[in-house]
Amino acid sequence: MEMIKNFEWPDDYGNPEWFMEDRFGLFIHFGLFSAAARHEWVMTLEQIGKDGYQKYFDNFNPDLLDARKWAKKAKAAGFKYAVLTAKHHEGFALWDTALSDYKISNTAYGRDLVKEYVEAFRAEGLQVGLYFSLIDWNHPDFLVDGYHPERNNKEYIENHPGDMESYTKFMHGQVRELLTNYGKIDYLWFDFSYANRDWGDSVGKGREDWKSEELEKMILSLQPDIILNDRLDLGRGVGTPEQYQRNAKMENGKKQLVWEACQTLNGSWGYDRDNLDWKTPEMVTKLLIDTVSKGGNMLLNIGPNARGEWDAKTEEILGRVGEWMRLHGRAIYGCGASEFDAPADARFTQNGNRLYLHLFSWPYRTLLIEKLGGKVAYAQLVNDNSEIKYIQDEGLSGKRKSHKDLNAEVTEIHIKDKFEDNSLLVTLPVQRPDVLVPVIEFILKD
Ligand code: JFZ
Repeated sequence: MEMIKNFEWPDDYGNPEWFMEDRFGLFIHFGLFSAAARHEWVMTLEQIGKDGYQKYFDNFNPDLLDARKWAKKAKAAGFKYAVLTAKHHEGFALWDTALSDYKISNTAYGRDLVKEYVEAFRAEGLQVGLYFSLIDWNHPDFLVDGYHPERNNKEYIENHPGDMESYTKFMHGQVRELLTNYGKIDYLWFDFSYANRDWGDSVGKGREDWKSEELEKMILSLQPDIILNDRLDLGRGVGTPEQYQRNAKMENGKKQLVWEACQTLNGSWGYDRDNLDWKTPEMVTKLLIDTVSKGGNMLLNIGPNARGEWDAKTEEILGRVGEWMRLHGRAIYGCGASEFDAPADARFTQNGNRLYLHLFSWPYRTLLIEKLGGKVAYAQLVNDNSEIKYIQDEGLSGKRKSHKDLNAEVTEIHIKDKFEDNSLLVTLPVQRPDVLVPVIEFILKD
């Protein structure tokens, strides 16, 4: 476990230990945009503005939403934590905020979803996170910039010169509510800073606008263990690369970095009815493995529909990934990057003396792994704990009984000239196990 604790994180800045263990989180984007059903940025993409957007508030009625069902399904799919959009850029609060009328308790739903979510996910043993948008396109004091839905509306801009002092006070107040009224919150996920954007007639916003330092102090005084992501523009917190995969282990010197790949199922975060760009269950599983092999977490997003249900495609993908996780969880949870380099088309994850080889394509019968020779005490497939034979410098593992081991021996003789002393030659069955990604577990010698 020493490997896991060895990560780079400031002192007195919450406790990310659970985060480094859990590795697999569920992101939930839900809001009025779920009713528009064409991306969570619809308000600004189509420059709809506050008045035009009102119909989504008036008709909002997620009548089938049951937070306990969400939590049970999340657990079954193998997620260990979740992050719900308490408020997205549109400014609509999913909790009963005292600071605004623009909230879910004022819609047909009539209840406090954040409360229901926190209780339900906690009851299933998951860590609980909240996403909070620093941007608020509904608030009259929020200074219009190049991302704002009213950016081309002269009249709106004239009547709303912006008062970021007042907006920021409101925004800090909402964060205070979330960290005061719902018990322990494990993770607060801010979104986002864009101080370096310049549209000519407006500029982006960052730590000065949000009063990030002050906000951070307040948060840590309310919830000392909470962890924050890196979008407050303060240069600290959980790294959150979005919709792309890092191409190297995120190691800073010898220590692991604390980071999380945020991925969608179809390219949109909010429910996007007509979008067919779904990743396959295999792709999603490989994204998770690839991330953990680089020492990161994966925060995988779903966008429930406007009745509060998960669509069939989401259920299908998470069902398949969940089945893989049921069998292969030990190759993900508590694991991080390995000191060894994986062979082609494969990834290593490691947890102490357990080294996991995730095979992205199934090799024919043999696999040569450098630098592992002499280090392995036992090897097995994870999906069924069936023994896998190998050859290292001391010869073939186990007794040579079957004709299949004879194959390995012949192979050893054939490749002898290429067989480095410190390599491990693994003998695989010809039949690929029928799982999304087969994994071999090597138990290393002490
Ligand atoms: C943000 C949100 O805008 C988006 O809707 C979603 O919630 C996602 C998880 O986070 O996406 C971003 C954030 C920052 C940039 C672009 C998209 N950026 O800095 O260019």
